[in-house]
Amino acid sequence: MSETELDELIGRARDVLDANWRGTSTIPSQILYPHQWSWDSAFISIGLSHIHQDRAQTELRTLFDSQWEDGRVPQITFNPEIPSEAYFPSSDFWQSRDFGGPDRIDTSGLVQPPVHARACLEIYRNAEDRDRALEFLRDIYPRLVAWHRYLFTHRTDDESGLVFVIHPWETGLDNSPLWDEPLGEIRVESDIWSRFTRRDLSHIDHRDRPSNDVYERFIQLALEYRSVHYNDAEYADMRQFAVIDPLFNGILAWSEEALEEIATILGVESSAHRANSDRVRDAMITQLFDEELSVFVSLDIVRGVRARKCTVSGLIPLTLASLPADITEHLLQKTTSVHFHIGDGDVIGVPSYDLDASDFNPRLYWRGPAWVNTSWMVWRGLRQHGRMDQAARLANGLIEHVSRVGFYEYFNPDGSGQHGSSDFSWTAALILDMCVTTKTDATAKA
Ligand code: 2M8
Repeated sequence: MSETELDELIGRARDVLDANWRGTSTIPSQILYPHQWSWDSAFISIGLSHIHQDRAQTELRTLFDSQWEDGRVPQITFNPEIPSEAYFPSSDFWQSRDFGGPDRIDTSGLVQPPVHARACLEIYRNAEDRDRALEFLRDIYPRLVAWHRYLFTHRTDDESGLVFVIHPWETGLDNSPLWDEPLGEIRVESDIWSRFTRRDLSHIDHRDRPSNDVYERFIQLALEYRSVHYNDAEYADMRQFAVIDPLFNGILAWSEEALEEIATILGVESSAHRANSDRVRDAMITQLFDEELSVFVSLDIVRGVRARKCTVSGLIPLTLASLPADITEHLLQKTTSVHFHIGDGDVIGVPSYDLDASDFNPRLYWRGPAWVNTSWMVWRGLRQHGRMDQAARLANGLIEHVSRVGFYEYFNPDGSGQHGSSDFSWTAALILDMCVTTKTDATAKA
């Protein structure tokens, strides 16, 4: 794409982010998601950092205003002005104020992948006003540390040393085939659908969203966690779902690398972050790396079973600068294999699931389509490990496709359709980041 075309797309991305801005944070989309989501805000702030430094900082400050006393950063922060019928489960469902959440803000009780420290570092690196960015880092650093401490204290499995999630919503990839077996084992109360109504299906084609069978398991798990008031120690004995996810842990290690850099910028002791990142990385390699499949897989710690499937989650550890050469080589080979075809002209973005699997579905939620956030992380991983040409082909394919069809939530990898919300915020934000990087690379080459 020419520089003028890239600038034009950056302008369109900015329009989407402006339209979804709600004064102190950005909603993921006007159709499906009318509140603030945790990892969405981190991705959104990365895009904003190129065009509105203040807004990028405010986005994350707002999110961390809803941080719980135990350190968790909630999956959803509810906007009190939005009627409760607009999204299910609403704040009435979670009752967070009664069960450990902040006093004046309604949130969900779950968490999402910890990509925030990485986003804060990006904000600093892209800042026009370094002093203000430094002040921002100084304020937010202790909160980022408290957030990770929550995960290391309340959500770490003693045996593997890795962080587990207790609900598919916590992985961000809610409907991934990785959760099929553990979800299949969940005992569900018989009256779920007489008590609750899904809202997503009034906006979006049911063929693109999780089935009712899966959704009732989501509700069941949330009800069980609520029944112990989101107290992790009390929940331990009754957990029906506890899974170690390579994406969640890969992001945590990547964010600990970012915290090491942030601590150095702030002139405070940074070695604990390096140690945390190395520890998580090493445990992932021993516990989750599947040599035969050449990707990281998930581990169900309730049943002690690994889900041996190739998904985009298994490629996310590529983001780590310190990934050993042999593991990096395995993952890089996987990216060009029949399972993913990344950067090959015929495939748009990174498919969320193995293109070669018999149950690959090009349009169904996290079971085949390409998302921009996961594609963006793999793109960063390819760049990290010197695959500049492949990374450029991946970015260009996505940029051209989005420029043609719009900022949708997800895309068929063969380019034949787009799904979910239109004008989706993280799509706009991360495409914007890819456009800026593409321009910078072109200038550096010239
Ligand atoms: C999707 O998840 C929400 C629940 O958190 C939903 O399906 O209602 C996922 O794509 C998740 O990763 C994302 O953060 C959220 C908002 O964009 O939507």
